Amino acid sequence: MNIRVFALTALMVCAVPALAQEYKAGALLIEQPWSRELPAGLLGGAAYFTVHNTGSQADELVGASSPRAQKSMIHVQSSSDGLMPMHHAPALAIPAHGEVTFQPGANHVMLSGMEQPLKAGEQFPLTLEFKNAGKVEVLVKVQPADTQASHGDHSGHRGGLAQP
Ligand SMILES: [Cu+2]
Repeated sequence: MNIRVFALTALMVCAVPALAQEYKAGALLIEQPWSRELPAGLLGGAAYFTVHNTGSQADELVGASSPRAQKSMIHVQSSSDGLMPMHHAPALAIPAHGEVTFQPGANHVMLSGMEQPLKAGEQFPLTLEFKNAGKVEVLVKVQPADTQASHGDHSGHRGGLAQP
């Protein structure tokens, strides 16, 4: 292999996108959006991701929407043991130079009103709307049901899912 071919090959290998997916909106970085496959028949779910604010100005997540679900709502859960009920929050602060993690048992974007249940391996678009950074579309990857098993699942949340 001559040096040019070698250099080209190295370049191509390096150009393969990293597994960690990252999206940028203004000063915000949204990392690794994911969701979890839920039992068949449950036509809802939750999306998780981490938002880093690299700027010196606080921002707020003010909304979410996805073609995959009729409703996407910001939910917060104040205790990590899953005993506190989650509730809808109109907005969630993203502190300056801070980081907010959306994960099972804590903050999440609640998705409800789906035509088909979430399947492991599928990806779907989710648009996040921030007060300052504006809208950004991310791709949410659906992981198998046993991923990061947590007490904070949505088994107590079916009533909420059934609401119009
Ligand atoms: Cu929820």
